[in-house]
Amino acid sequence: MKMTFRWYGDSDPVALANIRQIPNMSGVVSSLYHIPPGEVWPVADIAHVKDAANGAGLEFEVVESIPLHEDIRTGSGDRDRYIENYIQSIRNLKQASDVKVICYNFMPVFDWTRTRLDHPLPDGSNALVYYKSQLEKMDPLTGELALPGWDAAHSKAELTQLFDTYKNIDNEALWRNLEYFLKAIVPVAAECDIKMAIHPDDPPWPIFGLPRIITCEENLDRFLKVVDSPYNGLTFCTGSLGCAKSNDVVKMIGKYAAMGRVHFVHARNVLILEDGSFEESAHYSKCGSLDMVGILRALKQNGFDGYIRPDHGRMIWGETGKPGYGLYDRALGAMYLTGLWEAVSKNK
Ligand SMILES: [Mn+2]
Repeated sequence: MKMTFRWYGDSDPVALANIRQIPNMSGVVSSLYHIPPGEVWPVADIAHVKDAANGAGLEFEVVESIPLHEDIRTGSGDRDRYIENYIQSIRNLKQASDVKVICYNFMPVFDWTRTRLDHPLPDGSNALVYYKSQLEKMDPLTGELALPGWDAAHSKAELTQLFDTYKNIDNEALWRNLEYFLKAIVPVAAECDIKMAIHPDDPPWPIFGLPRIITCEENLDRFLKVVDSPYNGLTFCTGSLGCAKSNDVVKMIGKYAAMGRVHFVHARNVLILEDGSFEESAHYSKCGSLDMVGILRALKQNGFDGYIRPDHGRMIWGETGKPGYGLYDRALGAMYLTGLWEAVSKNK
């Protein structure tokens, strides 16, 4: 297992030097945030991230993410050109870096969804939350109550057009578009020895009437069969899958690790509320609804040897910055996970 930490590049207020001081930290997970979805990642820009990480004594072996152009998900417009560009980005990563895993997702229009990014918790920290009552009042098309984190991602005109396109795309159509993408991409990934690792939908249920398919065990089983190759694998995000009570994340993560299909783990905890809403909690099991010991033990017992990172943290100790991605609480999370891993790795 390799412990990693997400880093948002040169503009991230969290310094590489500080990340390196977290015990057991092997590398950063990063992306080219200035390249728009669909465009080719330039070799020189990839090399820049590698050099920055390596210069600070850290590896750069996981990309999160190469975002997909929406035409790939909708199966329309310039899909083939954007897939060609994606393939070129994989080849450029092979040429210019040590990257071994690429995380991506297949969530229409919006990536993760929360209703507040700075909800105050009783201990004085802030966290990202998803309250069903708040979501019901939101309408991304009128923008009267904007979706936090997504204000600038699409103009209202673009959103209206996208929602119109998705009116004709049900879950089965989305599966077909995902299959088309995988059948083009996975052979290239195999050739480059870079593993593709899809991130589950967050949360794992439909939002604003948009289809969502990477949500549960049945669908993950189906996904892995679409292209039955180790290069078609998972980013197992415990918090995303775990906020649906119907997902038994300990069982699922063990099963997929045993199949050799878990390449990257986002390990975080969520507190599920009575009505199915949830709050992102500290990583410690007792702070939320997930059994973090069970998750780490299932990984260990099933031979997991991929990458893991603490996922979103709360904002603590007065830190300000990118919601979910401060230094302090994620560093605590990394240490907690490292401690659990050490414990479950000891022979009795
Ligand atoms: Mn995640």
